[in-house]
Amino acid sequence: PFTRQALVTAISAIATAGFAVQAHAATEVSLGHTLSSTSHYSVGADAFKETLERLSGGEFTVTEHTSGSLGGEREMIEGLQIGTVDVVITSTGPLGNFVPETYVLDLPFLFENYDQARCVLDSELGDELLEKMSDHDLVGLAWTENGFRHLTNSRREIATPADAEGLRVRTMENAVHQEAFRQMGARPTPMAFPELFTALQQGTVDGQENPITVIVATNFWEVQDYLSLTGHVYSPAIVLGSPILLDGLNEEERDWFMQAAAASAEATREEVSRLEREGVALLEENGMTVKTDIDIAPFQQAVEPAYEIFTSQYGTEMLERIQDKA
Ligand code: EAX
Repeated sequence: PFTRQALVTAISAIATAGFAVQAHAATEVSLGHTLSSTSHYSVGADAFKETLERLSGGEFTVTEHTSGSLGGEREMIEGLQIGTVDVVITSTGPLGNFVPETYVLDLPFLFENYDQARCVLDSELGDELLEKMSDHDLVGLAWTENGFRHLTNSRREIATPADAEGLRVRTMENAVHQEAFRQMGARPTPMAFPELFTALQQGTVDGQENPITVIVATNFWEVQDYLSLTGHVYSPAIVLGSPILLDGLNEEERDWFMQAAAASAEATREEVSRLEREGVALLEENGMTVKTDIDIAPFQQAVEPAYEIFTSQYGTEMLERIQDKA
């Protein structure tokens, strides 16, 4: 017979099932970056998505927003702080405006090669900088990579700082970079990345500087004839999370995000390395004139004052620690 007790049991079973379903409803994580879906950032975004969705057994699903559809890098970092985006892959370009300690990484000619840069970012110093993010309403998940930056322009072949004299060069919204280009004799124009292609096309600026990865992913050969392999600065990238999402997670869930970010960085670095091997040939095939054998000593000398200006503001401690390691 149908007892009162059976009814209570049935109701509580339904309630429990309902609760369980609710607890397991997938949380959609939005991930943004400025580059195209063929870029090294998208390779990293795919790895993030695959890893987080697998580790969480579908508790989280990741939706990628590419090509600056959520705004430029400065806007997306602001978005993390207020919770309008959950995860962002960004260069350190605008990051110093939020976390001044990271400016040290943007100094020109600080690193000589990829191994050095990766080694420093993977060290305790890199971890310390990641932790600094939480003082500024951001969560540092992992250091990833953009690459060594080179100069492109539509005017002339550039082999010396004198050749860059008066050139209107778009820089990132980064005080250290702007100063370095001023010292080089160029006219730096800070601008968000999503505006750059049109600015080059319309001649608002003559040139820009970015790694091979970005030049390839953005078809810059359509609007720039000359590439000089100046390698004037290493451009780190970072996987950042929003505290609005991440502070509400338990330890296990946060760990999935950390692991996803680590997998993202690893995949991105591999893709950067591949493009370092194959990208220049690709750019030449697409009609760019590439100056490879550049004497960087005069460029190094030209930007030396940027170091003094930097250390007078931020001290020498971090810089010395990096130089010791490098
Ligand atoms: O992070 O703004 C830039 O030039 C960056 O290198 C680009 O957005 C990729």
